[in-house]
Amino acid sequence: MSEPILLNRLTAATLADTASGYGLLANAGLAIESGRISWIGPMQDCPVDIAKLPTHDFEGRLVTPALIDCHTHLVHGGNRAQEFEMRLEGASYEEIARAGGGIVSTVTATRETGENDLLAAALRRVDALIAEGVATVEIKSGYGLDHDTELKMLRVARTVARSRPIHVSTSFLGAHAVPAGANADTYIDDVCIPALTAAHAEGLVDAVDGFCEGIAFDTAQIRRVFEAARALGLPVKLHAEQLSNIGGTALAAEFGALSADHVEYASDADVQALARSGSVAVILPGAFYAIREEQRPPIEAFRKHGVPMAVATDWNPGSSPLGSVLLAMNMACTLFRMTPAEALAGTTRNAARALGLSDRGTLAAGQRADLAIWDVNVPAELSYGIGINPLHKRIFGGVV
Ligand code: DI6
Ligand code: FE
Repeated sequence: MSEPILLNRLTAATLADTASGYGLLANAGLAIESGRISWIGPMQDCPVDIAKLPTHDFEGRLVTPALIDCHTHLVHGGNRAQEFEMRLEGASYEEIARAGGGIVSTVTATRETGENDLLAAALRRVDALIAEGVATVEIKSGYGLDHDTELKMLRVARTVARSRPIHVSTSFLGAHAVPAGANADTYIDDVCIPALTAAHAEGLVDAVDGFCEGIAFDTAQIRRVFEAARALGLPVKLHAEQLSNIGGTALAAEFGALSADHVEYASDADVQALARSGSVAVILPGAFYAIREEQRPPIEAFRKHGVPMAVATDWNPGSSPLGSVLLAMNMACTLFRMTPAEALAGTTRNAARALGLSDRGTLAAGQRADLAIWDVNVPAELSYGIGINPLHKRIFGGVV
């Protein structure tokens, strides 16, 4: 572990105080010891022993917690550029899925792709996120829909974490789509839940996810997956109310889910249920944009009821081929009228919460020293630019 150091002449967006936007600290210093933040504050309050540490001068740059992409499907084979063309000619996302395209076509490609090739493609995607200051990424399975391929995807996700300086949280998403020719109930009971149990036994699962939708699974089926997760002691999250309202958000809230994701069609009662369960609403503007959805998530209701909002890429080959967290933040503001402060909280503090991680996502003593240092004057610039990457330096686990 490297020696204690002090980073000085920073403007810090701490995100530490949930009430006050960015939690800005002018002329700030931040000390790192053993991979953690040991002190942060205005330089004029710097304790003498910390002021004596070897110092890096950041010349007034902005420091934020390193970004967190809390919802991705970035391990997958193939791509779906052809469906993009079909959608431009008028086919809808749901029509393509029902005609045997969509998720199940990526399933075929992912089954056919070997572990090394899947890893190589995933690393290219992860490298793009790292270049934007991301230090924690969530990666889902869900393009296997059989025992071997679901576990293969999760092993690749774990290998990503050993191959790059990044933390990976995995989600088992066996309940993503009904495999071609299968019966949904039989698939859940005979394939999905046994694969979850096996993946958990290999230490491959941090959380359990599902797709609750007319083109995927209903609440009774997802409930069985959630009960299996509960029996294994695993937290749950859910793709809920993305294309219609069929009760997924209420189910997620009932199970105390870490998050309900997409939630475009969530009702006011759904929002209140999330507020009571303390779940995060994960806002995914890339999917909204790519499938030209028109129903916006109820941002104002989330605000009013105090539901924390995260923002993520949903990086996947079908509904959201979006490889930029910064662009997701921009879209959350422009498409959904989130504020730039909400967008940044959405890729730091609230994204950490959506993954059940309490040791990151804010700048405070004791937190992991996962930092992003930016060439910007004000934090709103992070959401304002479109396809602009102002990262100066990313720090992972205190390594400068
Ligand atoms: N909702 C999504 O947006 C992704 N999965 C899901 O359940 C889409 C995945 C895909 O189209 O491949
Ligand atoms: Fe998704």
